[in-house]
Amino acid sequence: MSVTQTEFFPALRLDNHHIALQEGEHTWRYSSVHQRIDQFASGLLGNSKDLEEERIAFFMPASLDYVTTLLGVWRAGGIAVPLNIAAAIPELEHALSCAGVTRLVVSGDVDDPSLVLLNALCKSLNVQVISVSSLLALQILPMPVLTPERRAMILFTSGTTNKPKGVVSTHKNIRAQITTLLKAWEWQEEDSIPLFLPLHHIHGIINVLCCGLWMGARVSLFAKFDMETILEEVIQDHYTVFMAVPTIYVKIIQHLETLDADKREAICNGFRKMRLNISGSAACPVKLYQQWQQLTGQTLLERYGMTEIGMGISNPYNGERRAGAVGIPLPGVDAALFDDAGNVIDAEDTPGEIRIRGNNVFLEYWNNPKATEESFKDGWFCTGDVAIRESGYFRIMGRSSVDIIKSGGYKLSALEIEGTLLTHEKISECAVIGVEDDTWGEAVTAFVVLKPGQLLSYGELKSWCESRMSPYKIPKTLRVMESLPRNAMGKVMKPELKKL
Ligand code: MCA
Ligand code: AMP
Repeated sequence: MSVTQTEFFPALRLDNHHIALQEGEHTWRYSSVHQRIDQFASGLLGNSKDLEEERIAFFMPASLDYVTTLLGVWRAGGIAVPLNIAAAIPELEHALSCAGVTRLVVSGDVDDPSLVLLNALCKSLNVQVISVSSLLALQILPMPVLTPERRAMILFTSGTTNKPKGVVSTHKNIRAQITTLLKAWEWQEEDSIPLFLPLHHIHGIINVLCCGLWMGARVSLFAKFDMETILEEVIQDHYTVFMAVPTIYVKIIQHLETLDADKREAICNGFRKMRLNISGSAACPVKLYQQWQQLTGQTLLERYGMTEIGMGISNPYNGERRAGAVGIPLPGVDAALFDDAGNVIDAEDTPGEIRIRGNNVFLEYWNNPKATEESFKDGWFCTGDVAIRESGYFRIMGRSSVDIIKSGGYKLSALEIEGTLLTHEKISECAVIGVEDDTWGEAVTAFVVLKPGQLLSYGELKSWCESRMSPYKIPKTLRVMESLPRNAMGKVMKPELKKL
């Protein structure tokens, strides 16, 4: 079986005049988006018949250009590498060199002053920087026919190692990740959804953008989470579906508290009329679920996913959406709990590691066979998340590693942040942990031991971090210590730090 153009994003056709994308005042129909994607793919192909898994990175916010690039790279047989537009230069360097990127696509002018550092980096790595508009060919070429096993996308995810790993998904994986959600959440062509999540992660790319476009629905694009504009559109009944991380629901509730009663009611009413509100990427506290229900009448549908698997487990669209639980395996996904000895746990209320099987599960970590091998056991992908099953529903209990932090939906590696902090000239030792936080879920907290005679303020550390890591990784709190608590093996005892 091979992926032909009609099976892949079936709504993208010249005869489909339904609105696909909205960006501010502008709207684009499926027919014209389809045409633009083919023009762009033809420009990328140039004289070749197939990009043969060339890694093409792109650095741009949610926009028509983003959609053109992602789908154009796929059409032409390349591997899409969407970059984090908030990333610092060292992080971009890691992504570009790890994935062996050869071309980087930007929206607008390649000589834009905001791209000076990125251009210099690409020059040093021999990566060609090109704009979307320069690739829109006049003549559309025949597109390659792709087998489902072909690699399609590399997304970077933090693990317990120092540097993020490149998660490779194939066309088969992406199709499975999309189609299971279309079915489970009853996507409809009449749906309309705002997209304000970052577009270098599954949540924004697959759950919102790709599901919406595959179904033929309308996706409204925002370069960032522009709460006031989005809420105005909620009041005007623009949307039928809303998907966000718990932090966004917290921020909306905090904002509602600052408004007068009429305005608050108008917004809550807008949410009440939608057919579905979903929360995921991090645990949705029961208190948040209840508050949202009281305010909007919406019962949040919580689901569980991971970059390596797309979505795995979800509360049902029809049926009980249980607070604090993530539900049951999605159609086509096998999910089971395993004990430390590697046996499946059938009993209820017994904690075990979630392991996942199915066409949704990624192929490999790019160029890292060791990490790939270590993450699979007997064909199951080991998530590192611990859960129990209660009356059939999975409830996440936490993670097996203290070195993974979830802040505002982003998965962060404590070791990666520590690795950067240790390059500060005043820091001799450090440990990073996530501390429970009402807004962020977990807030990054750094404990440091300074070199003799040194002083370090939080403000000084924060501005030092700004050019070295994405803003959301920067510690929210700094604690200067005489020494770090260590066990007999010399390892820092992070649970002791959490108690502080
Ligand atoms: C922003 N800030 C943060 C975060 N985001 N700090 C900690 N954690 C964060 N996540 C900081 C900024 O550095 C800045 O700090 C201040 O907050 C305001 O920044 P701003 O950009 O204005 O904030 P915002 O627009 O309100 O952003 C919050 C956000 C954003 C919208 C919740 O973090 C976000 O889009 N999160 C979603 C991430 C996501 O899509 N994850 C899915 C991963 P200062 O003021 O000090 O400068 S995929 C996944 O997890 C799996 C597959 C799954 O299951 O979905
Ligand atoms: P990422 O690596 O960014 O794809 O993040 C995936 C991780 O997010 C999972 O391994 C979980 O730890 C966490 N996660 C996603 N959804 C949920 C949820 N509904 N409840 C708790 N944790 C979640």
